[in-house]
Amino acid sequence: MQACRQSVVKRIRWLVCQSLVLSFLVVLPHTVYAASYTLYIRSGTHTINGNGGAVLKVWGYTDNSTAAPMVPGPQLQALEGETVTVTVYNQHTIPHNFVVRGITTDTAAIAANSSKTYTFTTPKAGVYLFSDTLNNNINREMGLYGALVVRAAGGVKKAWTGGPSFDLERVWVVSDMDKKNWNDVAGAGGTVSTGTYKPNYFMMNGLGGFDAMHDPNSVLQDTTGKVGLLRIVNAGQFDQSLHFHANHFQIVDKDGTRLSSPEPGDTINVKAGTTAMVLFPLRKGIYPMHIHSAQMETANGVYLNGVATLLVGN
Ligand SMILES: [Cu+2]
Repeated sequence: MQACRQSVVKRIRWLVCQSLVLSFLVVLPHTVYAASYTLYIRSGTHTINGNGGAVLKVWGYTDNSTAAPMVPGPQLQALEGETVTVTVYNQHTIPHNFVVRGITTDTAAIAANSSKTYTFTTPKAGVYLFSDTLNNNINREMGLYGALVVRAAGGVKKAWTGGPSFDLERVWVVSDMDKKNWNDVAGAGGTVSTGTYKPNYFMMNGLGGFDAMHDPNSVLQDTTGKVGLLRIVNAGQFDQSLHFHANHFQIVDKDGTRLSSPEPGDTINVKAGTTAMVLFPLRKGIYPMHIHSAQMETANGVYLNGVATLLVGN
């Protein structure tokens, strides 16, 4: 394990030197922030850049009725106790749905070329997976997933109303795709044999590590000592063990359950389809956050283009 860590650190230092990631603008994530949202379900392609990357056939939610699907879908945001309306237009050729895990229960299909409006009230601050639950996980695997961020009342920088404070936050939607057996087949209108699932793409916010280590919405960067809140959603089919270098984090929420005494650690296993929230104080320097599975650090077998990003204390 020590050797693995050292090689990852060396590799990341090299990448950092090559790309001068040290300073970049922090841009806001692609968000929809209002009490009502409109999503479109569309088919198209999603590109993983870098070595081992590929153009994958995907289905996804998007906020633009004529654009390519987004993987993950648009980040939805609301406050604790807020009533939210989401209208979903299915512009694809097969039935889909929209379910916010832990909040909504309507799993009925939205037929092709029709729409449906969902109204719900956010029960508590946290992070939630929304996805299409139909078709034996195929629809979710194809890219129909995203995160709903629910902030504490008033939008204050606390994990929940009266909960622990943070200075900055990131949403990490991690996932996996099996290009050959699922995306190529379903994307061409064929029948997926769901008994075979061998994912070869592993993503952080839809990106391979090549991009995610430079993505301001993924990299946790700020003044040393500031505390980041990571809202983690595993939208994939495989569990993911995320390892943070430099410091220990504190797990404050495990899949919607708040921990009365935060759990310290440096690796968190987020099971497929579940969520977690951790607080991480930034240490001076540049450190990796990567997945503790050799295969899942790759894009089609090419190292460090899987689930990886950086923790940066300025
Ligand atoms: Cu590690």
